[in-house]
Amino acid sequence: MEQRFDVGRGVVVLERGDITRQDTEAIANAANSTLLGGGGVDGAIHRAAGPKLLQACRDAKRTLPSGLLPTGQAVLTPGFRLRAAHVIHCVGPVYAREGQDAPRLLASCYANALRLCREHDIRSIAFPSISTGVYGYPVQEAAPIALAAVRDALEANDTPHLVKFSLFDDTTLEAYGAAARDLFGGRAGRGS
Ligand code: AR6
Repeated sequence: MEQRFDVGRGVVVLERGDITRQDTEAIANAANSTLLGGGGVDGAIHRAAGPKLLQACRDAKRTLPSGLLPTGQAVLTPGFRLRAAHVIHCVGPVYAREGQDAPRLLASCYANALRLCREHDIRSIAFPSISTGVYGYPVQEAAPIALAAVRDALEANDTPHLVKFSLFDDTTLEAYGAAARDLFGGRAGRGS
């Protein structure tokens, strides 16, 4: 069952699921600075998109100073075999490494991904819970940061209209649900 919230000029949906199956126009990836793939959701997205995604990431790397995507930044590639036409690769902060910069860098991932949506007229995007797997960001801390960054973008802009969080496990879904009720208050509604 999904949870829907009217936020700013758009809608935020939280649901348990596999992001590689989403039919939003874009999906976000929790990548690393090398853009060469990895485990977790990054590995799943590369497997589902097929080998052309790695080639597109290599092409994107060539446009970056030193060939690395800095923490908090995002780049767009096609989605190839995915249902989503685009993948927006974000590099979340490694919690133990970034210290007091971690919240700002995590918010920056979401803000930059949503900026790319605006620049490419992408009306819907699904995010995973960036940084809360291998990168060790406690999900109770990450969820309100992610949702506040999305709220700020939806309050300021019409595009995208739909922001989904495709969350892989119950603990993560519960953390985002609690943070959303807290941040979005009485605007909560239940979907199908
Ligand atoms: N759909 C949705 N969420 C998923 C999926 C999926 N198919 N698979 C895993 N998750 P992580 P990070 C959840 O570790 O912490 C990679 O090696 C997972 O349960 O994928 O940002 C990259 O290359 C967790 O809730 O990303 C980087 O090196 C969330 O996605 C590094 O991991 C994020 O977990 C990035 O670490």
